[in-house]
Amino acid sequence: MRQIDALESPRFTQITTFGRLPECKEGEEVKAFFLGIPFDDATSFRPGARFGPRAIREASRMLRPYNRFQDTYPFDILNMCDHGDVNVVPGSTEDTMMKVEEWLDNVKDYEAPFIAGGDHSITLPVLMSLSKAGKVNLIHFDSHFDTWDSYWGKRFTHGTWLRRAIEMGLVGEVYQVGIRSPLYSKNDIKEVEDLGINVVYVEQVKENMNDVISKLNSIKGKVYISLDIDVVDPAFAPGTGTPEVGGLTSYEMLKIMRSLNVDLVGMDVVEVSPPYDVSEVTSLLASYLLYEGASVKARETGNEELLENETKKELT
Ligand SMILES: [Mn+2]
Repeated sequence: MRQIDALESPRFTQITTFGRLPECKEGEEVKAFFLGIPFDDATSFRPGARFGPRAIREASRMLRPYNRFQDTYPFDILNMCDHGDVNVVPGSTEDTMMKVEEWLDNVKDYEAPFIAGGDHSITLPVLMSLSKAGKVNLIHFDSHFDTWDSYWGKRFTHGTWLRRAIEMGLVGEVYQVGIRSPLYSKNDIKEVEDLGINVVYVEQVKENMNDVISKLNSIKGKVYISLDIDVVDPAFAPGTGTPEVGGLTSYEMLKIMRSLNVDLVGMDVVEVSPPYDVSEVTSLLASYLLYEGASVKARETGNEELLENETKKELT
């Protein structure tokens, strides 16, 4: 049991960490960890995502050790812990990017970070660090392309990070899923095609989800998932900065995550803005999505041994 046991210690007690996991200790060998990047100065509309990590930690108190959908024990198998937050620099996107990249560069003994943002600008420095071990393929869930060149003359914002990542050669194949926002012009679509991105629009997900899942599972090599919570319909995830109606249900989003069979090297859930949330539903969903991501990683890490031991324990 990696978590504080809710059967001994009620869910509303104890110090808040992701999934009620232990804080990471130096020298401990873990295969995955939770990390908060509470930065929201690169958002183009409603702020508040700086409070995302703490809200997601609070909501994650509901997570339990066994994930029936994926038949795995993600926290135990990955020996997962909570690494706290990166010391971001409010008011400076560039300084924060440096801090994030440096932070991840300095962690030696991890396989996969599971990150809570923050606005979407935080994904760029994460990719800058991860890609030092080779390009990663990207699955990007979002209602927006995030491929614009600049906002107000600024090149590093939550709407430009993907264009920068492609220009910097950090990513291999890129799949965008759930796209539906109104655009600045029809030319935006051409620009995305020119960048070589595989776009899966929201109607394709709604009409043929299985097809979308097999497309994603056909990706060869390492995969990083960046999930903007605004891919989910604001009816299910209202707590976000740039909401777009007509999106995925929480069940559809969870189902895609549960169906993935990829070599996952990390994941983020960004743009959760608790001041716009209702009854913690958005942060609750965000915590479950990270849990499903960790479960994908756990499945691929191999859980036979652990499941065997578990069965033996039950028998004795
Ligand atoms: Mn978005």
